[in-house]
Amino acid sequence: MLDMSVTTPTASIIVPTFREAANLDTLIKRCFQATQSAAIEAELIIVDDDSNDGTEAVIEKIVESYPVKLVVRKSKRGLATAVLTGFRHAAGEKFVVLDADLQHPPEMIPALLQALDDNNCDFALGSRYAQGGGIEDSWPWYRRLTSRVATMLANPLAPLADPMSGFFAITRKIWEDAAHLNPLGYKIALELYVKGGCSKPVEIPIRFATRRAGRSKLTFS
Ligand SMILES: Nc1nc2c(ncn2[C@@H]2O[C@H](COP(=O)(O)OP(=O)(O)OP(=O)(O)O)[C@@H](O)[C@H]2O)c(=O)[nH]1
Ligand SMILES: [Mg+2]
Repeated sequence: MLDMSVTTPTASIIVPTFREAANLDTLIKRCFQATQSAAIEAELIIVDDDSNDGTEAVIEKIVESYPVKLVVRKSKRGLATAVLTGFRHAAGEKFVVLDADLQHPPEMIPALLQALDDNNCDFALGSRYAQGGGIEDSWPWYRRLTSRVATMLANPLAPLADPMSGFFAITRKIWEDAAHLNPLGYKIALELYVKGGCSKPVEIPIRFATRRAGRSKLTFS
């Protein structure tokens, strides 16, 4: 594990990765530009499932400039468990999770963290389907359709416009309350929301981009 710790990060940014080396430099810079301009002391934790694509080399270089930790899991795979591993390595009191492929705008990280303070809220969601949010035109129609169907199926579980979003912020306490979490699926935000007993969600509209580099790992199941 590579480590260049800040003194006391208030926020830990968790990024699960599988074969995202080509996105990491831009992602990390944009994340820290966002937090630094909002005067947020943050650390960033990459949880990589042994991608073997140059991820370690990219991080080795960038730790000279930013407080980034790389956790490489050699014998485990899966997005949801990777996020939970990231929480275990986190030092902050607030956690933000986002994808590595730049579909989630890192510039919205401060707004998600701010929401946790402002509204005494326990779950801040980057939402494509909240008023003012949206999806870049080039996102394929079949992905829009599966996203809409999945959103409808999740509806009874949580009163959220975009429960399948992977861009969210929670307090450390919510993770602790969901400690018995044994993630079943791909959508960890929804599981944390339900099992962490969240009661004060806030949805922040985001513009969802198309993947920058590399390939999607989403399978039909
Ligand atoms: N550690 C880890 N990360 C993963 C795994 N599967 C996906 N990820 C990461 O989770 C994030 C979301 O995965 P994507 O493949 O972009 O899935 P998606 O955004 O739902 O699909 P697209 O819209 O097609 O990009 C990315 O940062 C991936 O690298 C996994 O098995 N392990
Ligand atoms: Mg993606």
